[in-house]
Amino acid sequence: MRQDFLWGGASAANQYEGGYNEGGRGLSINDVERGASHGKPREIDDKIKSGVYYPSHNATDFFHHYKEDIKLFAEMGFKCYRMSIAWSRIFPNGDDAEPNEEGLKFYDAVFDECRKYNIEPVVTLHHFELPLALVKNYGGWRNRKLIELAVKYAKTVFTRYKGKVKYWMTFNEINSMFIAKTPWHQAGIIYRADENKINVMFQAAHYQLVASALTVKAAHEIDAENKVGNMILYNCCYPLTCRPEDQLIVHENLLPIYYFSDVQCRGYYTNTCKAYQKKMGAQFEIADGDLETLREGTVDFYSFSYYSSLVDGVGADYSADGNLLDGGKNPYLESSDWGWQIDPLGLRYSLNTIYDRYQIPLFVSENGLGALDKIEDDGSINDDYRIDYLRKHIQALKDACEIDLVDCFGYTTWGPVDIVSAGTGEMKKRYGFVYVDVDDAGKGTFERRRKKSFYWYKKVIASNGEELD
Ligand code: BGP
Repeated sequence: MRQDFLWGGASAANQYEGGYNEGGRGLSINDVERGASHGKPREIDDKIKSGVYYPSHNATDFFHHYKEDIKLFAEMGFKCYRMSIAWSRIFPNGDDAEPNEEGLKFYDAVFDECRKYNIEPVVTLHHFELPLALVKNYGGWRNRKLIELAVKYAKTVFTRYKGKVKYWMTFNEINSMFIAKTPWHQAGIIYRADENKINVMFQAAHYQLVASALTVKAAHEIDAENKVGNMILYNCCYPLTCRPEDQLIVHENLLPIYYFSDVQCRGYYTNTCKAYQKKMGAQFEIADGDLETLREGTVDFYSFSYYSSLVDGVGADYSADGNLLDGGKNPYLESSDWGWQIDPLGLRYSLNTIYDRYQIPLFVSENGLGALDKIEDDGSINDDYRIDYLRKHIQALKDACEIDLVDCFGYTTWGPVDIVSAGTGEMKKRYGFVYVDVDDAGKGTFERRRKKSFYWYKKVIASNGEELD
């Protein structure tokens, strides 16, 4: 692996930070989302109700534990830490004239803490989060006004954190707007009964793509050192058989991915994008100047999440679960406690496919195993299953870099300290190297405890990926 390879972990404010009503922060869309629900979409309330548990309110309380947590990252030897800024901490209502100084100061302190240990912050601007007021007053990303507000937010943080943050990502899993069961997480949209959902969705996607391009441009103008990436929920999908139709079905599954990454990496709606618009019968407006903006704001690197793979084809058994996606079962793979199929080779295959298509540096921004952890009588947590999962995925990443010569410069495991699940709001679905004492009802001491995988990952990083056993 390259000597400057960025090993680390990744998190999101809405699942980790907490402090939802502290430091002048406004409400975010997640603050009205109930938890925990296993297997069903989570309920969204129109306002915060008493007696209801909302996981984002405290999450796992990075807000009050950031020094302790970053110290633990440093102890593992992290080279980078991917995190997100909560937009509502900077602009509590999204359209405020001035930013919230307390919020800016909070992230100053977080970045300073990272820098103290030579940990490079990698910052996502929109991780399934926007101020709730933007949903109430503008309808979320269905409204073009969000472009201007998002760019103002981006410019504010680029200016403030110049010299402290160099790596940025625009929208987390931007394509999840198309593939998740609702576009709430990604875009703050709830469909109205009388509207054409497809048109709303494609319009919102266009607005986010324009906002993404303007954000990249602004980042480069404010600091030529800035590197900005996209973030894609990659769907590694295999044909069920060698039947040609199965191959085409798999190709179709990739369309909602290429739709976003083609624009973000190549700067225009490619034939693939246009074919997908046609297939879906989508009608939406492109304003004067938008296409030029897209050309001017292509990303510096491509980042993606990878947890599992799926299968598709004629007669597939659609009983497998996955990251916001359901899909076909693969008889050759085992599954996690949450039914996500474990496929390390799929990571190598995906890295190759993506690099072949775009030929820009890659960053694996999420990977990991959500599992039930058990505390032994002596207080230890022996998460060998997590070590096994990560070992095989890191080996696949190494093979992609060292054998296939894919240019990948970073890898961050999901939720290095346990955080709330995005999909289900559960706490018991844990990804971390560090256990946090909180349960599905938000009860616990929030005490941190190192798991066995903590010591393992530390060795992996110290050896730059050589010592995986
Ligand atoms: C991705 C998100 C994350 C994260 C992860 C794991 O979709 O970017 O926010 O949570 O998947 O999913 P879950 O939390 O549902 O296990």
